[in-house]
Amino acid sequence: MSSVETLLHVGDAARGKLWAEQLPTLVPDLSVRQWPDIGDPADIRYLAAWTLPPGLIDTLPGLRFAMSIGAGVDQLDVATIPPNLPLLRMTEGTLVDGMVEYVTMAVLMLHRDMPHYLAEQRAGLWSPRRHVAAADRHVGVMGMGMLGGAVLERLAGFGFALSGWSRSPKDMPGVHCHAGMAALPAFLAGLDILICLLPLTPETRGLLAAPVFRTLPAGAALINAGRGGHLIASDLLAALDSGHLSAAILDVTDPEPLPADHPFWHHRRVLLTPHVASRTDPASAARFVAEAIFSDRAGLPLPGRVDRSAGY
Ligand code: NDP
Ligand code: OXD
Repeated sequence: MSSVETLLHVGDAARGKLWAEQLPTLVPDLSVRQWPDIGDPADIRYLAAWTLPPGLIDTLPGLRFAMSIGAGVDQLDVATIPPNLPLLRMTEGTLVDGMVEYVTMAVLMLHRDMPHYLAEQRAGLWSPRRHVAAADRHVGVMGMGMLGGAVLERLAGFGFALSGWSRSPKDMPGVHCHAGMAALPAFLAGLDILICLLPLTPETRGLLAAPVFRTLPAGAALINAGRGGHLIASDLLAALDSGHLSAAILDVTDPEPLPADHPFWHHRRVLLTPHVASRTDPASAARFVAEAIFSDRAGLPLPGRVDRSAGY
């Protein structure tokens, strides 16, 4: 029996169908299968998934790489992926555009006091607040990678005072750059709006907690579009209820969705969106997958390769 190089897609059936139509037109001699219909496991060379069914990867002896369907990889339970198997993440441009849009919207909502005005409207109140110029609003981004970097570039156009925080030192015009855990307090100290665009790793899990909130100035607000696991929900609720933090816009939660009785649902200082800040567009994602397969076949560096030692 002849073997056919196969990509196994685990996830949304509509995307799987589109990829099954498009990818063989982009990549010669490629077949696409939708999990759980994997055919002969020995034919699977490429695996693309949002989350992995437990044990699946160990049944695929010919795998050349595994790929996250998103920019983040934590949801794949990275520890279960063999350390020598290349792990890729989606770095196609529509993901970046979506995140820039979402964070810009959220920053402008906070900058223009929308959580306050929404609550006032519901209470039948008309109470204009003092206008603050963008230059007097200090916005900080945790994570200056593909997404955080693009967000900072776009926010610069509004004239905000900008800071960024990353693991390794950065130099970005117009942005006050901070690096490493020791620099975290200095990064946080003057911020009006804190944005989390970090990957979820052992170092960043639970980072958005009381010590961070205490270090932010009174009245600061939070945007979390990274992962729900970055946030200690009870610490955020305490900071909001005490009035120390003014508002939070959360696109990600832990778990997703939140249980029906979770206080975030109805908290007047919290705006929730259901993990929609940025979505991989199936058609451009197919082109990214094709590029990765071409690179693999040609022995070239693979796009979106995750540094397994760093975890992102
Ligand atoms: P990148 O890997 O490109 O960038 C990650 C950034 O975080 C880098 O600047 C990195 O520092 C920094 N970082 C990592 N660990 C630490 C640490 N311990 N301390 C300080 N800085 C740290 O990731 P992306 O920008 O592509 O994506 C970020 C995350 O956004 C994803 O992992 C995912 O969780 C989330 N996401 C959410 C979406 C949504 O819809 N809500 C959609 C897409 C992604 P350095 O530059 O030094 O390496
Ligand atoms: C991602 C996401 O990681 O959508 O791409 O959260």
